[in-house]
Amino acid sequence: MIAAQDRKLALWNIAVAYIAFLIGTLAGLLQVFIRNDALQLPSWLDYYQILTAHGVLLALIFTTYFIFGFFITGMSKSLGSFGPKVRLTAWIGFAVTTIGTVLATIMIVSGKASVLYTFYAPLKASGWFYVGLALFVVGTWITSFALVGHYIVWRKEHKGKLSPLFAFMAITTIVMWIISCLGVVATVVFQFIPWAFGWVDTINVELSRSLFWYFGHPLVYFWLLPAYMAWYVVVPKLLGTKVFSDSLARLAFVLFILFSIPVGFHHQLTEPGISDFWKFLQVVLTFMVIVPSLITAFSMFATFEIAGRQKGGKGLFGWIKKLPWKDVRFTSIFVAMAFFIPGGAGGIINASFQLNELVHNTLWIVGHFHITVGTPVAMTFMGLTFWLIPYLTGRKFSKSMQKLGFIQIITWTIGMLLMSTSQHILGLLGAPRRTAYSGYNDHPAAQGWFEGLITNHVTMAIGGSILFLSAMILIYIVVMSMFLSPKAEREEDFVDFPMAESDSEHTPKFLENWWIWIGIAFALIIIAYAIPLGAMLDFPGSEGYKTW
Ligand code: HAS
Ligand code: CU
Repeated sequence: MIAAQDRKLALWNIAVAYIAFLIGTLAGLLQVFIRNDALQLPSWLDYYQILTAHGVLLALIFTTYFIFGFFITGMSKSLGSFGPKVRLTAWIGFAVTTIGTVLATIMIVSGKASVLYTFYAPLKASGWFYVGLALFVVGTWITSFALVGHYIVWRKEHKGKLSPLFAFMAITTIVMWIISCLGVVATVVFQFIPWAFGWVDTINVELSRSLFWYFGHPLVYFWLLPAYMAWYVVVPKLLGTKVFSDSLARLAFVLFILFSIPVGFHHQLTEPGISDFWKFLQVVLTFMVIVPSLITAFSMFATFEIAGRQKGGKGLFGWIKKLPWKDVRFTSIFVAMAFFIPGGAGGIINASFQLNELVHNTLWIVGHFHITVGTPVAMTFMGLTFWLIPYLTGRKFSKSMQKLGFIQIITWTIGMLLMSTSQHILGLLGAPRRTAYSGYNDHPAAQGWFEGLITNHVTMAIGGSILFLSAMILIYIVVMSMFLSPKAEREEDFVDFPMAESDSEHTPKFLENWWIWIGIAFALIIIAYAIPLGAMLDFPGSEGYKTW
C-alpha cells in the first residue's frame, strides 16, 4: 500500500478528471443531436461553444488529470513513497493546472472562446482563454518535474540499475510531453496572448498552426502511452504472467520519443505554405511512428498466448478460452485493444499523403479519433478506474459493481460501434466536420446502412445516446468507489494495484540513457521542422475573427 498522502494527491487528480468527464460527455450528447437537426439550441448556447467544451474537457482535461493520477500512484508504488519536496511540487503543479483549467472552462462556458480544442487562428478568443491554456500546460510541467525528481532520487540510490518498467515508461511519456509542449507554449505565449490582448494587430496563421501540430500529434501519444503502460504492465499481472519482453517494451517507448514529434505536418497535408517535400518527409516519419504500435500489438498477442497456454490452453487458438473473460479489469482493456486495430488502420489511411485528400476535415476523422482516444484510451482508463479508485480509497469493488462495470463497457462498445461507423461512412460521403451546418441529411447517399429505414445521422445520435448512458453508469461507479462503497476490512476484499514482474536482467542499459534519445529526438525535430518553420517566419499576418 502506498503512503496515504500520495493516495490523496492521486485521488484529487482522478476526481477532477471525472468532473471534466461528466460535463464533457453531456456536451457530447448535445453534439450528436444538433448534428441530427433534432435539437434546436437555446439562444445562449452555441454549437461551437459546446463542441469546444466537449473537446477540451474530454480530450485535454479528463485525460491529463487521469494520467497524472495513474502516474502518481504507479510511481509511488514502484519507486517508493514521495519525499516532502516531490509531494509539495506535485501539489503546486496540480494547483496551477487547475487554475488554468477553471479559467479556460469559464471562458468557454461564457461564450468567449468557441474556438474548438485546436484554437486555430485567426479565430480569436478572449486573451484569458489562452492564459488559462498556458497555465494548464505549465502546471503539468511542474507536476512532471516532481515525478522526474522522484525518479532521479531513485536512480541515485540505485546506481547502475535499470528503473522499474512502470517508472521508466512514465518518465518516457513525460519527456515526450515536455518536448512537445514547447511548440504550444511558444505559439500561445508569443503569438496568441499578445494578439488576443490587442498588443499586436495580426497573427501569423500558418506558423501558429504548425507550432500547434508540432504539439498536437505527440499530444495523442501523451494519451496513448499511459494506456500502453496498462497494457504492458497491468494486463500480464491480471493474466497471472510476466511482461513478455522488458527490452522490447522499453524499445517501443523510446521509439515514441524519437518519432512522435517530427510528424505534425500530417495534420496539415492540405494546407498551403508548406512544400510537398517537407510534407512527404513527415509522412515518412509518421510511418516510422507506427512501428512501436505494431511492436505493442505483437507483445500483447504474445502475452495472451503465453498466459493462455500456461493455463492449459491447447491447439492453435485454445488458449483464447483460458483468458480471464469474467474479470472486468481485463475484458475492458481487451475491448479497448480490439478497437485500436481499426483505429490504427484508419490512422495509416489518414497519414497516406494522397488518401488524406479524401478524408481530411470530414466526419471520417471524427470517427477516427473516437476509436483511438475515445475507446482504446478512454476504455483502458475505465478499466483502470474499476480498481484504481478502490485501491486508493481502500473500499471494496463488489460483485454488483463488477456487473455494473460490464454493463458500462458493453454499452460503451455498442454506442461507439454505432457512432464511429456511421461517422466513418458519412465522412467518406463527404460530410464535413467542425461545422454546425451540413446539408448532408438531405443527401440521398447519406441515407444510411439500413437503406430508407434509418439514416447515418440517426445511427450516430443513437450511438451517442448509448454512450451518454454508459458514461453515467461510470460516474455512478466512480462516486461509489470514492465515497460510498463499504471499506475493505478483510484481506481478500482489498483491491490491489496489479503490476506485473518484468525481467530487466538482460535489457540493454543504453535503453535508459536519456541523452541518446533526447539527442536523436532533437536532431529529427530540427531536420523535419527547421527549414519549413523558418520559411514561415515572413508570412503575412491576419487580423482576428470572432465568427460565433
Ligand atoms: Fe490519429 C487525426 C494519423 C493514432 C487521435 N488523430 C487525429 C485526430 C485525433 C487523433 C484526435 O496522418 C484529429 C485531430 C484534429 O482535431 O484535427 N493517428 C494517425 C496515425 C496513427 C494515429 C498514423 N490518432 C492516433 C491515436 C490517437 C489519435 C493513438 C489518440 C489517442 N491521425 C492521423 C492523421 C490525422 C489524424 C494523419 C490527420 C487527419 C486530418 O486530415 O485532419 C498511428 O499511431 C496508429 C498506429 C496504430 C496501429 C494499431 C496497432 C494495434 C494495436 C492493438 C492490438 C490489439 C490486440 C487485441 C492485441 C498500427 C496495438 C487483439 C484483439 C482481437 C479482437 C484480435
Ligand atoms: Cu497526428
